Amino acid sequence: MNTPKIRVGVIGAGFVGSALGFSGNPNITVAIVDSGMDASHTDLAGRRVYWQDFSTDAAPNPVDYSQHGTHVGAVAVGTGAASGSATGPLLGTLYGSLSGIFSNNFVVTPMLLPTNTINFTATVRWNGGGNGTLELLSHNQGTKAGWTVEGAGVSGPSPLSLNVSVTGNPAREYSPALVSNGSMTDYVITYQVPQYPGGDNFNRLSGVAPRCNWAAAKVFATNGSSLLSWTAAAVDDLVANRVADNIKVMNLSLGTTGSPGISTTTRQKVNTAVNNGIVVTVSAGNNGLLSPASAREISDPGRAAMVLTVAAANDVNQLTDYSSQGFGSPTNTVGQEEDYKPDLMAPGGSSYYSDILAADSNSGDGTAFPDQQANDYWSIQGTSVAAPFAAGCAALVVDALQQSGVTWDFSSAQFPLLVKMLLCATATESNTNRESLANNPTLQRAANGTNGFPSGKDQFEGYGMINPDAAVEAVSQKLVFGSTNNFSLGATTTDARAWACQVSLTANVNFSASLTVPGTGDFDLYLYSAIPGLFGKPVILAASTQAGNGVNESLSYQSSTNATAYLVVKRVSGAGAFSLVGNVPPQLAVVPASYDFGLLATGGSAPATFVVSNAGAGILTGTIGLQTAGGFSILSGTPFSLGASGATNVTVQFSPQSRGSYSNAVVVASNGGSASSVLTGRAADLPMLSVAVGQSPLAFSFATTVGCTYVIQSKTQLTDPVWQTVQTQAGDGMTHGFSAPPSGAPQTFYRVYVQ
Ligand SMILES: [Ca+2]
Ligand SMILES: [Ca+2]
Ligand SMILES: [Ca+2]
Ligand SMILES: [Ca+2]
Repeated sequence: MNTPKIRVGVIGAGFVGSALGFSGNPNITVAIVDSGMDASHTDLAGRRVYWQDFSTDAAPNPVDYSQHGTHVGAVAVGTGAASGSATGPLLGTLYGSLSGIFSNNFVVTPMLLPTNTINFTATVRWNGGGNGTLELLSHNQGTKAGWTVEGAGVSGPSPLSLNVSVTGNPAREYSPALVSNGSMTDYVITYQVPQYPGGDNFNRLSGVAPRCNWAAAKVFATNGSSLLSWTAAAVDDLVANRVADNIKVMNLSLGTTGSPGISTTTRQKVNTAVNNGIVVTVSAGNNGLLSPASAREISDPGRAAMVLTVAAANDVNQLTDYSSQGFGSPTNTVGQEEDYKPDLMAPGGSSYYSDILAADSNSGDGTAFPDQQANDYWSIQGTSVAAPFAAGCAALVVDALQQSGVTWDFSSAQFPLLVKMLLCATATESNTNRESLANNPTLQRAANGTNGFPSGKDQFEGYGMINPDAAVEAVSQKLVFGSTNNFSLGATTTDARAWACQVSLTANVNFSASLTVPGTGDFDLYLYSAIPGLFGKPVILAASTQAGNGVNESLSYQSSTNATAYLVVKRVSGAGAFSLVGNVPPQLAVVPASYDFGLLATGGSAPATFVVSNAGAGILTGTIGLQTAGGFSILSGTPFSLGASGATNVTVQFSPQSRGSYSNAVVVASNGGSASSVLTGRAADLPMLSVAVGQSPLAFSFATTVGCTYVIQSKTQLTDPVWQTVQTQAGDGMTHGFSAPPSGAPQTFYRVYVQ
């Protein structure tokens, strides 16, 4: 498929610092629950790890007669090797049925042609007999009608071959078409486009994650029939084999019939798959504006809360007219939970623009014809194409997570919901009319959606257009505080629409970010939690979403814990280069918050150490002083200048010159805030004993200081380590006397101890 932004932006070597880029990994298997898969196509060969046919066909080896599953699988993981990377031939097949199509009508599959002059060649075969006409048609983009013939068609019985000289107009779409004679049934057209452009060193028709392996579970019989029980059994078996086969992503481009089609069993199966560590992508369905209003709701399993439900966008990132829509009041029955849908949109092809080219199954061209042209391509449209595009994107995010050190967990939903959240958080609202100009997706930015939808999500486009490059950036690119990030977002189909990085938040430290928006664009700024909300919902921690070109955005946030967050710049409209600076401002921290020096002798001194540190980034500068004069002094540490996480010791000295209780504070003033730590201490005069000599019994006196306690102690042997307390005296500033009674011992020793 033609995915320029994916190829150039995500897969490219050097993208967000990865030497190999992000193109999937053989330790990631993408499972395709569909009509089967052709393991022989060059784009898919050699990477199959699982095959099981759950239909009544019970095919022992990989086959795909309807070609649907092969196309779906190739969108997710096809290499495009059959088409190569250089400018050269593009070989394609279109097939279908004209049963019931009136005479002179036709079916088209729009595509772009090279802008140089080429000879377009095609051959058609059909059943049903009669003469037919094969033509190359073209019309203007943005409309479904107005098809005109390029050059001349050819007429006659089957088979017919056409050779038309044509110069591609980039504003027009082209399609070979067989004009019905009223009796034709199955037909197949093979075509050859010389000089189909390449040249960027990536395979022209690469899928999204071509280094992944694949698993195929066939749940459609070759006759087209399918039972829900086959799908249920397939999902169960893929879950059972997830560890052995590394199944980390599963795609279901299918839906239950009905308006809407409800199958709580299928819904529970896919929810369970997510709970077992598998990212599940599901097509939203093709019952949009082409269906009656009562029949447009998304069916199961696309209603399942845990899965990523994918709507379809056209070449210019508008929501297609055919994409089904969401519903209010989702069920919360345990195990069968629904959610607000769809989740986002991805390229699905369109009749207004181009269909999507991907591998054509070599098993046949439908059941009516053997495969006419081996290892070529088929183009179709539908949410069936959009879902595997998202599956491939999910595989890239899994790849990025694993490259960042994640070990996959097959026993919980933690990583599938993280991948889903990252894809939704980095999606961008289309902010444009639907291709049919009706039922527009609405622009909510950070505001809540209608009908209970969460912030930024609506029932038509979900969170908007998928941006796998930004989702990968969110995992692999870490914000450096204080450095400027420059990047361009734009309006063309291949421009980046979002930019993201990871931010490490420190507990209780303020984080701020400022976005300089170009005068030619309206961009917004979001900070998302790395912890997904219910069912993988993105949780906005802070956002700045002002309207208008050149209106700068800024946000700040303080987390109560050390945490990871994702900073995302989203284009709303316009184009241009932004610059983004994220900062943790310098932030003062001082410990301890208080210090008690205890009791000192008057005239003595004692030091204490405080630690002043910068808990933020940038340069923290400041000075340290005392709240009041007297008793204390700052010996070192002021002034200070500290880088991110820097710290310095501050020595404070207590040196009382007179007896009494002291109270003060170390006061720190800085560009990252101020702080003070309380200082306390007491000072006492050393007890001055006055001994009365010549009297019996011994009498002595001592001066006291208010706030101190004086303990008179004695012992009879100097070698005795223990003093016995005889009496205590509270200090009151007065002199107190003591008379020692006769001890009866040879001698008694006394001391006065101060507390
Ligand atoms: Ca085929
Ligand atoms: Ca073919
Ligand atoms: Ca919207
Ligand atoms: Ca803005």
